[in-house]
Amino acid sequence: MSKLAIIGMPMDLGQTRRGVDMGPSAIRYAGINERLKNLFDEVRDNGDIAIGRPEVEIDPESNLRNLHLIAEKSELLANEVDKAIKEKAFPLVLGGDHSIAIGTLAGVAKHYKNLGVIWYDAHGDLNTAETSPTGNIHGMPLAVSMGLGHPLLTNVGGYEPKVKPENIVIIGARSLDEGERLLIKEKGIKVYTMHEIDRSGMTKIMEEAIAYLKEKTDGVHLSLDLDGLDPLDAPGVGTPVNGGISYRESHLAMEMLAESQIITSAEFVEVNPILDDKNKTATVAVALMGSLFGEKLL
Ligand code: B3U
Ligand code: MN
Ligand code: MN
Repeated sequence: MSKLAIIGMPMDLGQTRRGVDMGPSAIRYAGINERLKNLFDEVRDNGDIAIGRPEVEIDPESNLRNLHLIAEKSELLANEVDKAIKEKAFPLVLGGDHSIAIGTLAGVAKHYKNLGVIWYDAHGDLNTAETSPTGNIHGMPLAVSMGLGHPLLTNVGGYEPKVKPENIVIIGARSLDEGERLLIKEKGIKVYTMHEIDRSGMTKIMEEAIAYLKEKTDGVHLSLDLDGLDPLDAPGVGTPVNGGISYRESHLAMEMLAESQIITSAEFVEVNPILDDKNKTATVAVALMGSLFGEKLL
């Protein structure tokens, strides 16, 4: 009995460009239900987490944008994700900016001893308040999940850390801040930059990434930031970076993950329909979900 639980997280508080709160709607409009309904025995759309229209806040002490709001809303998401897993459903979370991963991982990680994470992104999202050039929390969720950052964030769900550095694989990186580079070296995080993808090809990268995680994890979360893809293929994102992963390479990556059967939860984030070209990016997201969940041409 395979069950999918779709959870919308329309939160745009982790950065400054409005519109990413409409990501879940755009992804639904792109036909997520129709695409996935035949790939599971049951697909349930649990609707959206209530975010409301809160006033933007800057924490004077830490300089973090919307710290308290993000911490509070992340608890709600963590609870929903936790509930889905307890009901034996595969949780699929729709963002929202990437700060939503703080809540997703808080809901997921307590179900595993050794959770693996694939972070498919142009960025490392490994900043802390001290290293962040922007104060935007969407540039921090991977650090937060390792237990690094403001305690209000690292402690979402009431425990920390959620993931160990050696259980993380970043794929598609091409924009890293100085503090993030240092952290990657210090913690020994596995990173496949665009250089490695160009040099070895996506097949080899995914074979390696899957083998690396398979032997030491008991579940793997896929956190897919649409800006990991090239802006030509996924233009509707807040911080596009040229020279990204192609649509085709991304399908291949998802198909290989489907084949490996290692993925136990997923989120697709940073779809911003306001910046998009006729809902292209949400449509790409849905197509990639099809491949991730085992859609076959023949
Ligand atoms: N590293 C920069 C930029 C950024 C991170 N994530 C996105 N943009 N999407 C920062 O603000 O931390
Ligand atoms: Mn990201
Ligand atoms: Mn990104």
